[in-house]
Amino acid sequence: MDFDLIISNGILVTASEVLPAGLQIGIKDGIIACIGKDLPVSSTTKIIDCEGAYVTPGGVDSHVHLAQKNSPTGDGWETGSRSAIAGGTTTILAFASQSRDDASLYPVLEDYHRKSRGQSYCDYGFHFILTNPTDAILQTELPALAADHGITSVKLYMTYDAMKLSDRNILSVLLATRALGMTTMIHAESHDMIAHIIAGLERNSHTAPHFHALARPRIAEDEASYRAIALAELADAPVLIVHMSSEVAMSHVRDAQTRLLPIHAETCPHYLFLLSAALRPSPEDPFSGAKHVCSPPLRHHPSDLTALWRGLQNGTFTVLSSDHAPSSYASPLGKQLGMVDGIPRFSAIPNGLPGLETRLPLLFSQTPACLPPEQAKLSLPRFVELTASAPAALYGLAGRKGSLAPGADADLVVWFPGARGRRVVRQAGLHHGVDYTPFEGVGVGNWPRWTVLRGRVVWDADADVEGEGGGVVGEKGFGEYLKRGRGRVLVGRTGGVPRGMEVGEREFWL
Ligand code: DUC
Ligand code: ZN
Ligand code: ZN
Ligand code: ZN
Repeated sequence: MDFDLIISNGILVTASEVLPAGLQIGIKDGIIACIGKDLPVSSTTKIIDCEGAYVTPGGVDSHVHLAQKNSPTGDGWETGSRSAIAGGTTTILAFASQSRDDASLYPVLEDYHRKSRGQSYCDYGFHFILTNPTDAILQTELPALAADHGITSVKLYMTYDAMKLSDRNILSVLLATRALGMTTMIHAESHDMIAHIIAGLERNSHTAPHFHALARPRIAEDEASYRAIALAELADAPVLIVHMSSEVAMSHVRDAQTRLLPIHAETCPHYLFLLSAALRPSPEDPFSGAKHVCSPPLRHHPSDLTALWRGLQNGTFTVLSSDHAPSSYASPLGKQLGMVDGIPRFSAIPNGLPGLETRLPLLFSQTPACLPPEQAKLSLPRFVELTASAPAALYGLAGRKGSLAPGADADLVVWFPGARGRRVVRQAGLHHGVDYTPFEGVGVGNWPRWTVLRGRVVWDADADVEGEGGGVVGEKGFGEYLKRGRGRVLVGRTGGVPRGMEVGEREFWL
C-alpha cells in the first residue's frame, strides 16, 4: 500500500496498553490503515519522526459549550475548535440548546449547524440540551433526529431557572431515551437549596464572587446526584452525571455501580487542580474571583481533589471532559455582568471556565510520561481511556474516534520526547476566544507537538505560524460534523429491577 503518512519512531498508547517501541502507524485517506514495522515508503509518503515520544489518540472532549446564547462573550466554533486542536483534541461534542419556548428541536439543530458549518478546525457532534421535553419531542423528534442526524445523547439540568426540569419531566426523558438507546447527561445540583441560600446571602449583602462557592455547597450536589441516580434506577436508564466535583456525590455513583446500575460519571480538570480559594480577590483586582466562577463550584478542601483522583483511578469516572464554557472577563457582557453599579453580585456572573486547550496537557502531566512512576496519578492507558476512547464509545463513535487501531480515523497526538515539551500555561499562548485561563502559571510536563486530524497535521508546535512560537496549521472548515451511532453502556447494565420493587411491577405503569 502507498501510505500518505507514516508516524514513525513513537511509543503508541492505547486504552489497554503501552505498545512496544518500534511500531509505525500507516495512514491512507485519513484512516489508520495499519500498525506495523518497516512500512513501505513511496515517493509521496510523508513521515513524522516522533523521536521516541509518546503517541496517543486525538482527544475526544464530550462536554463543550460553544456559541451559547447565555454566554455572549464566550467561544464560537472558530475560536473554540482552534483551541481544541492546539491542545490535542480532535473531536468535540458540543451542545445544541433548546430554549423553553422552542416547541421543536429542528430549528435548534439548524441554528447550531449554521453556527458551526464551515467554521470548525476539529470534528464535532451535538448533544441536545432539553429544557422543554414535550411528548412530540420525546416520541417523534428524538427518534428521527437520532436516525437521520446521529444525535444520540441529551443533557438535562436539575438547576438554573431557565433550564431546570422537574423530577417528573426527567423521568419522562429517561424513559424515552432508554427506549432509543441514548445516553442522558444530567447536571445534578439541588435548585431549591441553592436558590434559598443565594436569597439569604443577598439579603445579608454577601455578594462578592467568593460567596458563589458557599452558595452551592457539596450537599446540594450530593442530594441531586443521589436523586438523579434514583430516577435512573426507577426508569432503568443509563445516565452520566456531568462535572462531578465532590467526594460524597461521587460515592453515590460508586455505590450505584456496585449494584450494577448503568450510572456513569464525568469530572473536569478544574475540579482536579483548583480550589475555591481561587475565588478570593487578588491584591490588584477585587473582582478577579469571577474568573473562577463555575457550577458546581470549585471546592474548599484538598480532600475533594484527592477523592476525585481516586475516582479517576478506580473507574468511578468514565470520562474526563473540559466543560469548556467560557466568558471573557474584561468585557462588560461577560464575567463583569456580575458587577452591578460597582457592587459585585456573584449570582449574575456567567458560570463556566475555559479549558478545552489545557485538558489533555494537564492530565498527561500526571502520567508516568511526565512524572516518576511512584508520583504519577494515572497510567498512560487510563489517560487514553478517560480522554478519548471511553467518551467515543459512550457517545456512539467507537471504532471511528478515540482509538489507535486500523479502520479508525487517523486522529492522534504526538507529544514531545522527554522533557522538551514542558511549559507553563499562559493566556498569551492559548487559542480560545476569551481573555484569561484559570490555569495561568500552572506547569505542565508536556504539550502536543503535533495534532493530526484524519491524517492531516493541524497543529505543529514548532511552526511559527503566528510569530508566537507554535501554530495552528489546520484549516477552518476542515472539521466535519459527526453523525453518531448508538452509544455503549460502559458500566452496569439495563434490565435490572429497581430496589424495593418486584420483577414485573414496572410493567404495570410503563
Ligand atoms: N456550569 C454549567 O452548568 N454549565 C456551564 C458551565 C458551568 O460552570
Ligand atoms: Zn452543567
Ligand atoms: Zn457544561
Ligand atoms: Zn498560536
